[in-house]
Amino acid sequence: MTYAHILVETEPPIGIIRLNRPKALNALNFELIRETVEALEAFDKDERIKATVLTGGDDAFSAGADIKELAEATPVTLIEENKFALWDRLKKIAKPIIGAVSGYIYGGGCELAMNCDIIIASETARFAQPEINIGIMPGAGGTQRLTRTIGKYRAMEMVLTGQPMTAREMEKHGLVNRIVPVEAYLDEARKLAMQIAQKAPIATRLAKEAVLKALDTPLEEGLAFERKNFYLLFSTEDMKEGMKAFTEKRPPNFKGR
Ligand code: DAK
Repeated sequence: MTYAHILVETEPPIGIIRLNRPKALNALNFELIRETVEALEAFDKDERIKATVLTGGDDAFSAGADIKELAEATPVTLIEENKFALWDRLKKIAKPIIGAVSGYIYGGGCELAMNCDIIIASETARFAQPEINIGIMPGAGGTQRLTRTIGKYRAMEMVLTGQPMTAREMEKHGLVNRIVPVEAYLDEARKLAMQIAQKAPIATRLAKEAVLKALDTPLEEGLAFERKNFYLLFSTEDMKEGMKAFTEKRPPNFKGR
């Protein structure tokens, strides 16, 4: 499969998707989002792939939605064409996504990064929700996921002023797992994806699903959901293999069954 705006590398057990519109700082036109969603869905279906790295360029993970494309939109075209529905498919990706981000992570770029499960940032990363500067507001999680992650007051400042935050600030506030030099952030994300790819695939999926559940359910409901996923894993061959390998003092050989 060839794409116009992204580069896709299949390196079992991991997949790598790179946003690739460098001249426009990886601005997210609808075609780029469609390709990214389709590539993620393809990796989700590919049994050889256990985790995906989503990255952009050193100068920009993404400067946000393509303003030139958005400038002509009206509420009627937005509703009728329903192109933003593509974003809804991002949250249905079952396998882990590791974001490897650098440079500008602005607007929809920041919202796309927040669809990743783990975020590795380069030292040069700058995060912003600058939509307010162009007379709009975040529309893909910038008021919701950001607030849940970094808290009301910091999110409010970012959303209302449009001012960027450094990688260091975002690490401190919990949106970034760790910061590494710009030469190393992609490798670091790759290593993490490889580490996750060694685990039992069904346990990985159900664990991701349960952690995400915590963001939008009350505690009791989340705990009940966790318990059910936990019980479910006792029906897998990988659970038997994992425990047997432990008692036999050898590495497990997980099959994803
Ligand atoms: N869209 C289109 N082109 C962009 C762009 C963008 N967001 N950002 C940069 N570019 C283009 C510039 O137009 C320029 O192209 P040429 O003029 O050379 O043809 C090229 O990239 C380089 O940009 P600059 O010359 O501006 O580079 P600088 O280093 O001087 O500045 C910058 C970098 C990131 C500070 C600046 O480019 C900037 O402020 N960009 C706009 C950032 C922004 O406002 N982003 C938010 C866009 S709104 C939703 C889903 C998503 C969204 C909403 C709803 N739903 C699911 C409902 C998302 C909305 C947004 O992201």
